Amino acid sequence: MKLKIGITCYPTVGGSGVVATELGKLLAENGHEIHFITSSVPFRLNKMYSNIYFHQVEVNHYSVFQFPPYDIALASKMAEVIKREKLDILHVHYAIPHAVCAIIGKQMAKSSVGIVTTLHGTDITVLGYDPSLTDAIKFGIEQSDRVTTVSHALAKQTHELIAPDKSLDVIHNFIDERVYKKNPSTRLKEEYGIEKNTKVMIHVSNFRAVKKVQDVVEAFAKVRKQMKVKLLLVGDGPEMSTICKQVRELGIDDDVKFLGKQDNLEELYSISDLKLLLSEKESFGLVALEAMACGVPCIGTNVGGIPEVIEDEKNGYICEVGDVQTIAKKAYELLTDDELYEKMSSHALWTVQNRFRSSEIVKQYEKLYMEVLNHK
Ligand code: GMT
Repeated sequence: MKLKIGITCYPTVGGSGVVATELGKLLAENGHEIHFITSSVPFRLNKMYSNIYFHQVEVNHYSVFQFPPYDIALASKMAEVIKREKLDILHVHYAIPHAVCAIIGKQMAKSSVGIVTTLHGTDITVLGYDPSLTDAIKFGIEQSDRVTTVSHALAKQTHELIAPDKSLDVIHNFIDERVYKKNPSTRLKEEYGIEKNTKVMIHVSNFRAVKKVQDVVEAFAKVRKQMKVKLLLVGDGPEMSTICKQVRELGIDDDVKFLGKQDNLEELYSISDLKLLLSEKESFGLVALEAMACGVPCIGTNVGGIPEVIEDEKNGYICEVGDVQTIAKKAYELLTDDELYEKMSSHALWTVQNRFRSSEIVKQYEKLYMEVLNHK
């Protein structure tokens, strides 16, 4: 059965926006009609699809309002789209504000649309600690027809922090395997002036404090003492100037490339040998999956959903947060043992193709939507 599905997410850079948009695209490819209800065109919606529509949320900037009423504008737009397009399902990403807006929008539209909410982490692991928001998050979860989390760890944390009277379904994230695959060309590596035999480590994030980019730099500096290696730092965010200072003070400027925000990450993973994801909070770690799809093993920290993606000693290593000594040791071992590297790189590819195959994950969402509709 082909469904009419509304999707709301934060459309700018970020894992939740990426997953929501990629899901919309694959659902459209399966014949469903998709309606994005967002403040701007999702950045990954980079191709025309005849069955994907975009409904822009316009926020009123009337000068008397101290804060522009985005949530109310979103709920009104949701109501309009639910009614006009006769949506079957409204799938929102984040409990607040999006699930709460969906509940209001549904009431405004006097509709029986099914509400599915996906929790991505930040809404629980950061906002869940703010007592002024806990009740709103709980309300958004409990009033949704179904709620999914992107990892078992996040489901557990949600129960611990928010204690909603609701069961949570775990549906892992996925990537588009047609986009994330290894490009064997070495052109980019040459253009960056990196010698053929020099190994490349990579870190991609929004440089928030939770990403612990300083540990990435510290671990890299230790590996660099033992072998020829470069570090690509991709992304930008609040910690950027601290990291630039750290790199300068360590005297490793020549071997660290700050690339800023980049699209086409598969090109960068294709010239990389090892990815570091050393966060102190991470509900899934989509960037690890993107790297693995290009055959790049990962070293990640033992937090949140990371160990559900990175399997210790199989497709990379799991280390404790801040244990840069061990991280550097494992990185060096992996980058200098060709046989071990080949094994881990192949298992990284296997992980993406088997445990996180996009077509299987999309099926899980489709099944959940049908259960919501059959339950009405
Ligand atoms: O990691 C971020 O700062 C962005 C954040 C978001 O909300 O977009 O990412 C979260 O959702 C991603 C997609 O599900 C996950 O892969 C990230 O692990 C998760 N981030 C955190 O839990 C910190």
